[in-house]
Amino acid sequence: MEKLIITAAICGAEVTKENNPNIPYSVREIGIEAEKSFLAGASIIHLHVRDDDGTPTQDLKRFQACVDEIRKRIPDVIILPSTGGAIGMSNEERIQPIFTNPQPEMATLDMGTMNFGGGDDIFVNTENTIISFAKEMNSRGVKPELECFDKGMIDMTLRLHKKGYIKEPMHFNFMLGVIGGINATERDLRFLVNSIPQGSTYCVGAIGKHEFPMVTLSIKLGGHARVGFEDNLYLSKGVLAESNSQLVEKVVEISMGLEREIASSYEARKILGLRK
Ligand code: KMH
Ligand code: ZN
Repeated sequence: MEKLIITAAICGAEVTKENNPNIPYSVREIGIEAEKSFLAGASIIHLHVRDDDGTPTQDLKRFQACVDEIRKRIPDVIILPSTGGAIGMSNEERIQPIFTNPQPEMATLDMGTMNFGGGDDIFVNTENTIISFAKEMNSRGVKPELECFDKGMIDMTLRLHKKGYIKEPMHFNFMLGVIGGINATERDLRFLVNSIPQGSTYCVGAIGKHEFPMVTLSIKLGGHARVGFEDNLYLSKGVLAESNSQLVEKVVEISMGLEREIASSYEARKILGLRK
């Protein structure tokens, strides 16, 4: 099996310091969390950013400041910015992080519209939005991480692949357990894994208590792993994680127990076919 690529989703757009005081908001806090996660074994940082008061933003200047801070601390890490942003943001806001300097090697590409987290929230990704984001990424050589919160989003990916908008080799991120998306069960994860083309790579993340069981299954199946405050705030039942790095350390321990080694960022680039 390939070595395990660990992605640390250190910040997200929905969770706040009221949920866990260790969620990073400031540029410095984001830099520290990225560095600690990298040193613990993450090769990819999935990046959302905030204003100092915690408001999620896709502002290019704020992203640039965070990218500079992360690069200063850990030049080798792969930075994977979000183009999903937060619920309700316009497409123009959302796409900004692919314009940082240096340009990111990867960025998220969300593959469909869904109810998101209950209540009235809808995460809107029309086919035209997906195509226009894919075109922007393709023209710059930014590899999309294909965010699939449900099986239909894989089907949309394959449809847009046939039309030439999504190139091979494809890299998926399966997010399980979001209200409005697919459940976080073994049956459902196996269904997703069995639905992607051979030669694709995939990463698995899941919400809350489902994070570690789903990530463990992914490690066993040959997939990769995503953990972090964006998805889960707890190290174990009732114990808030003090840093994203504790969540990364826990995956490393699980993976070593399953005799699967951890990929460096250099090795992750080779596995994912990145240019650098
Ligand atoms: N914050 C969610 C609405 C992504 O990063 O592309 C979208 C999200 C996915 O987090
Ligand atoms: Zn995200």
